[in-house]
Amino acid sequence: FDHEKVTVIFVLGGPGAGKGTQCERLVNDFSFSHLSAGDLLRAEQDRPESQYGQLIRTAIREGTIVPMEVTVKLLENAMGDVIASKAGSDDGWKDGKGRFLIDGFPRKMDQAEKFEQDVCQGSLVLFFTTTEEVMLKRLLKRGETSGREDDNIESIKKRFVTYRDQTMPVIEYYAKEDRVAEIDSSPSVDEVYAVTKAAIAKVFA
Ligand code: UP5
Ligand code: MG
Repeated sequence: FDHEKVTVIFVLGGPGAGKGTQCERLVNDFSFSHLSAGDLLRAEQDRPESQYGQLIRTAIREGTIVPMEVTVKLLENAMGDVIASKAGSDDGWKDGKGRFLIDGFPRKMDQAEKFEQDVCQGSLVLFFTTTEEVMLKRLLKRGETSGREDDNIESIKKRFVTYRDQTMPVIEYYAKEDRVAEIDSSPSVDEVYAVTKAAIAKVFA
C-alpha cells in the first residue's frame, strides 16, 4: 500500500493500563482502524501453519518481546488488508488517508526504528499511565475470564519489567520529540476517555 496515505497513532502504556479499552472507544467516535500488536501476535500464534507459533507463545508467557521483524510484518500486512478492504468505499476516512491506532507498539526501540523506516512515522503517541498496583489489579481481575496466558501473577511481573526496561525508553524518545500525549488512566473508563477524546480531537478535528 501507499505509505504516504496513512496516518498512524501509537498507543502505549503498561500492561493493563487501558490501551485496548480506550482504542475501542476512539474507533466509535473517529474513523480509525484499531490494530493491536498483541492481538495480531495471538492470532498468528493460533494459526496452525504459522512458523512462529511456539516463539510467540513463549514470548507472551514470559513477557518478552517477539523479534520485531515478525510484529512489523504482521502490522504491515494488517494495514494493507484494511486499506484493500476499504478501497473505493469512501467510508469516512478523511483526506483519503487511512487512520490507524497501533496499540501496544512500538514497545522496544528497534521496533520503533524499523516501523518508521519501513512503514511510516507515527504522528502521535497516546501514552496511558497509571501505577503498577492499579494495572496488577485490573489484569488479575481480567484473568478470571480472559483466557490470556499472560494474565497470571508470574507473567504480569515479567511484563512490568519488560515495560520498564524496554518500553519506557521508547516513550522517552518520543517525548523528547514532543510527540507524546500523556494521559492518566487511573480514573474510570469514562473519565479517561473524556481526556483521550479531547487529546485526539485537538490533533484530528
Ligand atoms: N480497564 C481498562 N481501563 C480501565 C479503567 N479506566 N478503570 C477500570 N478498569 C479498566 O484493560 C485491562 C483491563 O482493565 C480490562 O479488563 C479492562 O476492562 C480494565 P485493557 O484495555 O485490556 O488494557 P491494555 O493496556 O490493552 O492491556 P494489555 O494486557 O492488552 O496490555 P499489554 O501491553 O500487556 O498486552 P499486549 O496484548 O499489547 O501484548 C501482550 C504481549 O505480546 C507482550 O507482553 C509481548 O510478549 C507481546 N508483544 C510483542 O512481543 N511485541 C509487540 O509489539 C506487542 C506485544
Ligand atoms: Mg491490550
